Amino acid sequence: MNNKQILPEPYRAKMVEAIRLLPPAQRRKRLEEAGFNTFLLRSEDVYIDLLTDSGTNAMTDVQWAALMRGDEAYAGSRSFEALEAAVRDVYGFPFIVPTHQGRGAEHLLSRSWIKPGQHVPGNMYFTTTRLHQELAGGVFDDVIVDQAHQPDSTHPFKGDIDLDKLKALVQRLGQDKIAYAAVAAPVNMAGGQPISLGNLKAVSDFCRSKGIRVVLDAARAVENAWFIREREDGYADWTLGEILREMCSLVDACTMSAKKDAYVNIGGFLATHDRGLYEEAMNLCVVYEGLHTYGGLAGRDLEALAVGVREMVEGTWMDHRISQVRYLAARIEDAGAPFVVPVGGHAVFLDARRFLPHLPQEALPAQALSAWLYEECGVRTMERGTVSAGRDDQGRDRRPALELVRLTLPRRVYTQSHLDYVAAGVGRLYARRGSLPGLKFVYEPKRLRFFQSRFCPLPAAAATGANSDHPKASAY
Ligand code: PM9
Repeated sequence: MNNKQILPEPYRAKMVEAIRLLPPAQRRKRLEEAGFNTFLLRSEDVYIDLLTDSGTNAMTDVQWAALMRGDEAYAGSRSFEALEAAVRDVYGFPFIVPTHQGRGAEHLLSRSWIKPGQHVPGNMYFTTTRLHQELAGGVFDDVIVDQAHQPDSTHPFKGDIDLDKLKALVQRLGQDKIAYAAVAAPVNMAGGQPISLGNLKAVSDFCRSKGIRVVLDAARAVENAWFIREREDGYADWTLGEILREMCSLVDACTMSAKKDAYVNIGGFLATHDRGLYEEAMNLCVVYEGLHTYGGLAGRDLEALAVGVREMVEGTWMDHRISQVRYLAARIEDAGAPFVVPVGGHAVFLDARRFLPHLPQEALPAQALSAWLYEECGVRTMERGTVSAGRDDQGRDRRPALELVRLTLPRRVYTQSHLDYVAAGVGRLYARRGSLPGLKFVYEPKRLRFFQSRFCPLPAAAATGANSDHPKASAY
């Protein structure tokens, strides 16, 4: 794949939505009103929205047409049957419980399978996933390879689990203290880094030998399958669907935020090979989500999702998506700004530590960079650093090795010229990086603080040229 050129879009536009760029003074005002938190900006005030690829995707005409087939019956909806059939065919799981989105499935799973005091080893945390584990009384343990915490490591599978760490944890605690192993594919917080099939197999073999269950976070598993096909020996001729089914055959269950891979604006599910989990999750579903044949979704949502699940492994959607992400990375590299390598499938992650080396971690460099990027060019991004990491059980700030700003590409939404505009904005900000101030909290909610915290700027840094001798990010 040529990183300097995006594959031509495998679609054409049939409907468009106007966007507008506010003048700089208004962007500054909107940023202040939003407490320097991009989650609190109004979408109307954003020019190019790279906050997330979650629920922000453009559906196909076939998905839109499917909405009209939605069966809105409270019970036994045929739209649920369409989803169930699609998940069985594409993922290979026989049992499916729909949920309103991914965290609904995480909630049902955590309540079903975690006993208070049990541990959940995983390949780096995800915000909502870890919170649901903790709310169920569990303790999350990070057993990802060390390279995942190094933004400039070019390891091809930085999402892999370090088997020695996993084995040591099981040895130390005993297998009864492990609720299950949680495997994300790919690892969002590490920069969208994939896990290899070889590693997933090794984890599955080890866990099965110990009677430990394995759960896959499948939100972007098709992206992960794409990287397996590109990088792992023996899979070049496999289809994405075949790799996905192979991944799912190695685990006991998956939680799914369908707002990502499956190209819908809302939806999720828990899917499993385990009848006991299915029955428990179905029962919890009626308490927290809705009847087990709609799970908090409208019949039309189920229909669009059923089509999305089938379409996501077809054609060249994923080739195009990843070429867009790589193109943006190449343009940002031209501007000299540092980002996580290898570039993952859903986003370019700016490395805020190297972008703003004059800011210590307490000055929240990633939060600040995300805010200043909006001010610079109206582009909305998301912090993935200290603010997202939250506090530990003693109430202390967690200090992650990675201080990142995610430029996330919604699927089938933006064009090459949008990406050129974004990279130019990053480049201008990078050119004046030495003068950018940090931020401090002025309000912090109790849970998932990144969504709702408010900040104010620290006194401006001296306008010295920042250190620019970071390694060239060319290995992607
Ligand atoms: N991910 C994202 O933007 C949206 C919420 S956090 C800003 O990346 C994984 C790997 C995710 C994810 C959501 C969820 C939760 C689980 N696993 O948002 O509840 O990336 O559908 O899914 C977001 P829901």
